[in-house]
Amino acid sequence: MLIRPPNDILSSEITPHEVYRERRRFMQGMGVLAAGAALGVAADVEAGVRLAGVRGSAYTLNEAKTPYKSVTTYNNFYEFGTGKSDPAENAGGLNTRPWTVAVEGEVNKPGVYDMDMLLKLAPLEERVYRMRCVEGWSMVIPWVGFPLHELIRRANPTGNARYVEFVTLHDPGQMPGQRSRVLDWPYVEGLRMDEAMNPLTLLAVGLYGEVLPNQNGAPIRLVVPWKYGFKSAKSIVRIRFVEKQPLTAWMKATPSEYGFYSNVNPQVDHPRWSQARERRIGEFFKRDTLMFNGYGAQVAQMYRGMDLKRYF
Ligand SMILES: Nc1nc2c(c(=O)[nH]1)N[C@H]1C(S)=C(S)[C@@H](COP(=O)(O)O)O[C@H]1N2
Ligand SMILES: [Mo]
Repeated sequence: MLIRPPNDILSSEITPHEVYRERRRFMQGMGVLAAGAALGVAADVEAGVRLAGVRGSAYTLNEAKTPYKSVTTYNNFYEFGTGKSDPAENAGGLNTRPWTVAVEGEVNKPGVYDMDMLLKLAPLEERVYRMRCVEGWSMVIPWVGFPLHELIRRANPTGNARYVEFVTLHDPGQMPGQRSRVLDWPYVEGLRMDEAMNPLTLLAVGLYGEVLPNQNGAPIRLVVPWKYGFKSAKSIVRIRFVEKQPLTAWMKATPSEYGFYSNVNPQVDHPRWSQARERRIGEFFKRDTLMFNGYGAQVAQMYRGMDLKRYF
């Protein structure tokens, strides 16, 4: 991780952009989109719209970022189909406004936050994170978001809060993948309280400096870079503080293959394949997978004394 001064040029600003996005930006500059807003079209919520006031952060990598095109067309989002291109093809119609996130359970200050509140909850930062899917591929993505601990602090958990459960949208009308039973919907994930509080854990609302495309989990998704990608739940509607370890969608589906922790660990293989190496999207040769996806210095102490083969 390289440290750089805040308010430096965002990495997303030095990346070549595609025609559509350039045109959008041009229209934004011309005030065309603002005119749309006056007509009741929410101009500030669509993928491709630049997020205002995003700060640089100390979380950068000197690894090549995965191109925007790959980040937004090679996805897992089973609510929109199980194929990698399904989310980009089918998620366009997901209505991300109005959108609320209920914060509830073992907290002194439960509440319902709408997106305007969430976007103003804490300064938005760009954080370039390595992401590793359990299937064996990885990407480097410049997320935009704020640390989950900012929201947790406001919710003020009670002494009984030991885990956090994340529930994502259940709406088969908008999410065609939910009409098939690949998973027991809604998609549920969970973190232990200390994992949720870890400074690395992000609530993301954008990538490459822009509003999150629907296929990447709009309008708000979790990003937990030291864990396999499936822990990073997309399109969250409920954040629940609980005493008992949540039963996640993947544990429910295949408990022998997916445990609660799901820390990236090249020494613990998936029952059906090795986790020792990975293919970085866009590269030809595989590379070694790093313990905790390379974030050991920030997270290893949370698991000290735990048998990571047992708590996989
Ligand atoms: N709601 C929901 N969240 C989800 C998934 C999903 O199917 N549904 N897939 C997960 C998996 S397996 C991965 S690898 C990441 C992929 O995120 P990305 O498409 O933004 O790279 O999202 C995770 N979050
Ligand atoms: Mo994944």
